[in-house]
Amino acid sequence: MTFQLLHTDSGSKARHGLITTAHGQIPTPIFMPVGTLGSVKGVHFKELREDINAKIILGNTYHLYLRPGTEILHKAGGLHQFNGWDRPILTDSGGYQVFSLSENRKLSEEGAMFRSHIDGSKHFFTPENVVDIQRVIGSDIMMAFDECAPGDADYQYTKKSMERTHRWLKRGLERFDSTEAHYGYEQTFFPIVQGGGYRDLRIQSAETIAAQGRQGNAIGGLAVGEPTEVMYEMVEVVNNILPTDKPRYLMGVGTPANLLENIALGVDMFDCVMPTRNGRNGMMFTSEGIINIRNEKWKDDFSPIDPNGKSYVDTAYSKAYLRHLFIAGEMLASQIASIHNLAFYLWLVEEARNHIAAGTFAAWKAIMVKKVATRL
Ligand code: PRF
Repeated sequence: MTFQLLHTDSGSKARHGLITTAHGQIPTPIFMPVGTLGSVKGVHFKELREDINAKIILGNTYHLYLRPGTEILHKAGGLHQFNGWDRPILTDSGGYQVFSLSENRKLSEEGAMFRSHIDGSKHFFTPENVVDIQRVIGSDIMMAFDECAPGDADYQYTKKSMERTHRWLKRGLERFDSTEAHYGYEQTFFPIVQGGGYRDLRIQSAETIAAQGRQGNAIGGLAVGEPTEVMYEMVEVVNNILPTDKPRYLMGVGTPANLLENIALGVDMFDCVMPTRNGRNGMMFTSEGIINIRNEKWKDDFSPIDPNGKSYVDTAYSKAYLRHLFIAGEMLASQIASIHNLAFYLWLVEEARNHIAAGTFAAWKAIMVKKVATRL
């Protein structure tokens, strides 16, 4: 994997670059649709490629390990062969999902014991075996096994958790460096900064992560219930330390306004379930603001979902019709909403790239942040 920095904004820390992987190129800043189980919920790959223009999608080690399991993934020849997505894939390590989804999890220095949220069966993740699983999945970018401390964790807990995450990182890197890719193409490994909402811990963690000299770095442990201002403050502190010539991935973030603010702070990659999950509940992110399409006020509004939207669903369907589909419980409602929201997120980061390249990012961002957060 390589990262080429193409433009740096003069009015902010925003950057525009190009990541090259074995499965193709990813212009940055980029948003990565979440495809937990190897499928982006309700969206075909044809739509992802042609209408949404997704350059990379996310998979989850935790989910793929439980279903279909490593035996099937190995037999298929990896996730790309299994699901037919031929562009890059990034996999999260499973750490975050073990803590948020599984029952009876038990953390130790060795790793995390957990029970499957599906059938209650018992499993054990370690920094080493999540590398092994991600080798079988064959993701282009794999993530370190970390603990994401809860947003309200106290200083002592967050410090101990961060220190263990650093020890886990060392073990994960040793396994990564001593094993080969299974399918003949290069895989890379991103370490993850933790440290909660505490400046000194964030500094310590960012220095530890930067010192590994990997091809990219991630920021975890944010957007977990802390005030938005704390998230921006921590990202700023961390980005002052992480190398400028490597991509920076802010995990699990966020709203359109969160993307713009963090791009201005020098973040290059994002993922979030929001456009798909909230979309399935009728929340539409548009160039003019946020719509709850189930609201009665849209019942006879025959204007397009998003007059400035680039995907075909934006102009093919009206607000009134989409509201009708939601109220009637039609599954097409969720599909249209997911396609629209993802296309909007990918449009937003493309516009950000264009404005960074043109030197107009800061002024554009100031206007856009207000627009995209407006409740219509
Ligand atoms: N760690 C991992 N995945 C994540 C997070 C994290 O801290 C977050 C936090 N926003 C989302 N996804 N491994």
